[in-house]
Amino acid sequence: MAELKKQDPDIYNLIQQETNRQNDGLEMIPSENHTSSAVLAALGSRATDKYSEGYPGIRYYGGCEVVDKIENLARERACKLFGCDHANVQPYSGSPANMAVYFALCDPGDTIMGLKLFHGGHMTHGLKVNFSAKYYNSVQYSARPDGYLDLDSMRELAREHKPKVIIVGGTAYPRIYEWDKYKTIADEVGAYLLADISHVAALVIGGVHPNPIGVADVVTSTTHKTLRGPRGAMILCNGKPSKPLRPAERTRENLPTLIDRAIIPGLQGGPHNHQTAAIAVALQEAMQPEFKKYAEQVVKNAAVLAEGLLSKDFNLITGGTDNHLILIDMSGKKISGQQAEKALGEAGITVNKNTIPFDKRKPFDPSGIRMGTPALTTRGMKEGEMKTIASWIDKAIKNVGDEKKIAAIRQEVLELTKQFPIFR
Ligand code: DSN
Repeated sequence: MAELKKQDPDIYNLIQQETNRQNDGLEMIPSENHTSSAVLAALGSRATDKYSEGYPGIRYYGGCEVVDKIENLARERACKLFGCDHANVQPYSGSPANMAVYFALCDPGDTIMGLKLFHGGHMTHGLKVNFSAKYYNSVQYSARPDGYLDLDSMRELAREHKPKVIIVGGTAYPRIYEWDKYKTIADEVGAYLLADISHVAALVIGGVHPNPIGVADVVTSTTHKTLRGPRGAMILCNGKPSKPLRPAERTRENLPTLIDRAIIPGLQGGPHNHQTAAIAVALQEAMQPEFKKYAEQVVKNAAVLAEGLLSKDFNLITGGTDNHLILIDMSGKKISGQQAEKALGEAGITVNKNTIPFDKRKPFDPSGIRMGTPALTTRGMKEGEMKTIASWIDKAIKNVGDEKKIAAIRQEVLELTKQFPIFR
């Protein structure tokens, strides 16, 4: 950091400010986390300087003998952790990973089917304005009014539209994904099942969420959410890619080949080798016994936070949580999600406004807020802190607009954060 400070004090100062913001507040956006110093070191390394289009052993550039080893380690660790045969660790992030799966399995205009974004899905699962609905025929299933995934709607739509791919996974679903049930529906209509486990990847590794490997045909995951690595993504499946990596027919046996070819030459150029190195480090960390404890604690913390909020009459979508996140309908508290996000932000508690299923408000000012426990758990916080935080959330929401009371909560938050520094 000394060189950066000297060369570009503006950026240095802004990075310091961002670090302090994270350290002095409670990061409760469920897709965020705090990476280790080891991950950061790999991310800020010379590996970023190297071009290496292709895959280990089959590159279009010279000088790839070292980055080959880095990528192989990342792939092997991913396969070992998730129990699959093949991992592609090159997607730049989650959206390109999903794009690559559609590219591998569909032609433009083919039908894909995912959960509506406003019911807890993701943009790349077929949102109207996203590439996934512009280039493919997107059919969208819903959540039920109680917030659980609506399997009846999924089955009915699947029978009617015969999608090539059914996508399950999301950004605001607080319950367990029941992979077998979705696979039954996919099989009924001859669709591939894509499990997007970006949010719950660490819970899968830790054994506190079912693993879709062996059930879903393809699994995508970002590497920076519960998994606590750098920004990036992986595509996992069973089988081995062909050698050489030639164009292949669209069959289940050919999935690894289809996926690898969809990433390059289909969609991306050179892999980000610094990112791959940092993913490898994060996966190595995820192999340690402490990681299982972390995953278990994420879930325990979310359950205690949910209980605390329920005891203060917050309306939790689905009535609670099984995983790392909580979705709250704020309309019962007579404020919008945006107002709640702002008030909590002023108190040093970062959450995000979020739509709830069947929201009557607009996405930019929805009824809900979404929060989670991964980053707090990484800092070492446990059940006791969750109870305290639930009471601060309640207090802040009750005192929206009361600067003095919000400032007092901010001070208490700051005192707590001093006991749990983000540096590790
Ligand atoms: N932006 C991510 C999230 O917050 O869940 C999804 O890509």
